[in-house]
Amino acid sequence: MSTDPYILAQEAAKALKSATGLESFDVALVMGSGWVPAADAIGQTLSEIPVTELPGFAPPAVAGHAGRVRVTRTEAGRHALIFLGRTHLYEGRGVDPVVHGVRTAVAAGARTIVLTNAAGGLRPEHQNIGDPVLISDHINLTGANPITGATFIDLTEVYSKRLRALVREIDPSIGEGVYVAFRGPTYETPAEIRMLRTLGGDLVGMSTVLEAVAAREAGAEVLGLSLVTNPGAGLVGEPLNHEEVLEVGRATATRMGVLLAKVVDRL
Ligand code: 8IG
Repeated sequence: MSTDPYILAQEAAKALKSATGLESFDVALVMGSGWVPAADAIGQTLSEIPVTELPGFAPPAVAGHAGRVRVTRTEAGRHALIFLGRTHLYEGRGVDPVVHGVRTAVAAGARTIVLTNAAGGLRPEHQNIGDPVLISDHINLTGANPITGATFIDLTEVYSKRLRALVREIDPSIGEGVYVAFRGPTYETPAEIRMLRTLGGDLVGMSTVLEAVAAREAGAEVLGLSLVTNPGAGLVGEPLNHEEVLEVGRATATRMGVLLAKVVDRL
């Protein structure tokens, strides 16, 4: 196994192709918390393996919770690579394992990366719990970056305008927002939430931005979708616990899965 993260991704892509018997993939989707139950609605499962069977994927942070990677065939015959779970920066393994799935997917042929997450809403006045929101842009407050060295990547349009327009054609009720990422694993203080609103954030979470940057570096087109599962700390009521996040995901699974299936078939 290589110690170079880019070569390691090529090795993982090769292993993925041989494990699945497929030579290429049309799209990859990363299913964040709340989105895993939506995966079944995207299409027919052709194969599924624990990511740890591929080079470079981190072992599970919690025993029995290894991420899995599934190959799905959509109704229109597209092949989607679906990551069920992701590695987060707060796990403390550094930035390379966080973006390894995206780099592997692009190395395996995916030209489109769909990044999903569950997020806190910073604008509860016009966001409902259980609503999907298109990520229009991000503010990276993780303190990390997946790229090292003088590689100056343009981030003017991280989240593809074309793909956002496509999603709104499918469901015009979906709004857009700026996603702010912290490293976590703590949620924010109420003062931090007020700061993020002043900074122009609409959503807050602990994922997605590093993967989006790695995908842009690799030349892929990115679609970002947040599922709002709680209002930011101090805005209204109490912050949700993780079980409530999963419950919101189960309640919205069909809507989110049908939406993703339509997106994949119209890419
Ligand atoms: I779900 O309110 C979810 N993930 N940082 N803040 C941060 N991450 C989150 C939140 C939240 N809700």
